[in-house]
Amino acid sequence: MLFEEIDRVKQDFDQDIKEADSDKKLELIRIKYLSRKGLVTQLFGQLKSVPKADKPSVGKKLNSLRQEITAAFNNLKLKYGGDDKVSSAAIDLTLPGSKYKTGSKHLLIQTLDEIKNIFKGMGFSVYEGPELESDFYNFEALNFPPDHPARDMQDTFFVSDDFVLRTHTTPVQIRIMEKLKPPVRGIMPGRVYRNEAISARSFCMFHQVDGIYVDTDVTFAELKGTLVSFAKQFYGTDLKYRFRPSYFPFTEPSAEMDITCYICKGKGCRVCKKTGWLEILGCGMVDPNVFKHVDYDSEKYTGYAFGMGIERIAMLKYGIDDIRMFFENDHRFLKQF
Ligand code: 2NL
Repeated sequence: MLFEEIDRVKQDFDQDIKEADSDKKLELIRIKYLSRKGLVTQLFGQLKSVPKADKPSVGKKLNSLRQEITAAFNNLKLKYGGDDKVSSAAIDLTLPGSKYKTGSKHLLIQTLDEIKNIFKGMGFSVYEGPELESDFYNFEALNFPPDHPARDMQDTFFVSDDFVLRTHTTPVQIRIMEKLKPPVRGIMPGRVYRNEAISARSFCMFHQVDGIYVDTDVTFAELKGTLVSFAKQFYGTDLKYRFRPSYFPFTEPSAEMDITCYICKGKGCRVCKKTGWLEILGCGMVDPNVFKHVDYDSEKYTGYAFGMGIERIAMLKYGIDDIRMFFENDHRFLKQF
């Protein structure tokens, strides 16, 4: 009997305390439960009539009831005690303040900002374009043959027969050239999507920066000069580099740029697969077929273009070996940068 009554008093108290949001209400609760005629005191009074054998267990339960109620009451008293205002006892002005955790820019955005600033310093403007692209902008205008493997469902996310999630930021360059007459000098950063198996090296979404410069008499030497200047500003002036011939449907000739491995400084290690070199970007002279699609006179104008993966550029600079780190939002990773 008394057992149940103790539980009931506890339940009532729990309900009352939920509604206690001022010093006045707290005082009523104190009178109701903890004063000389309060419910807890009354329960202790009934202990006399409990059979001897049950006294220890009932006594124990009563004691813990009183402790719980007193503790909960004292807690709230600290908060509301004293004329419905926060009491001075609740605030210890001598304690050091608690620090707010401030956010910071994601490593990817920091890297992108740095890339943008370097190219802005060399006279490039920054442009953006849509992530949903038509087949024309993503492939056809860029001289992809109809049977190119990138046009396959396996590599590209098709949204409909004619629309894809862009697989590179290069289509933005087509849009810009359609709008502007040469000279055109710009970079285009943004998200791109690939239908690939997710691993430490590839993710279904990542970021690219594409760049282009079109004018009369733009040469491959200027392409090299610009990209070497970029790499030295980004990775440091003591870096060594090389250009290797490559292939892209939209440039001819095409090349890839390597820099000396940051881990082994060119001696050969696991990261550079014992070659001493790391590939950082692809580039080349814009194919005249691309100029046709945007109505530029390929007899009059030449241009260079390049593209790089931002995650890859950052991974090489900071020694990150898993691209998924960028997208997991693990604070332990993010706060290091
Ligand atoms: C890579 C390679 C490249 C381009 C992007 C480009 C744009 C136009 C015409 C020709 Cl409009 N080219 N962009 C050129 C060569 C390479 O990207 O590895 N990207 C991550």
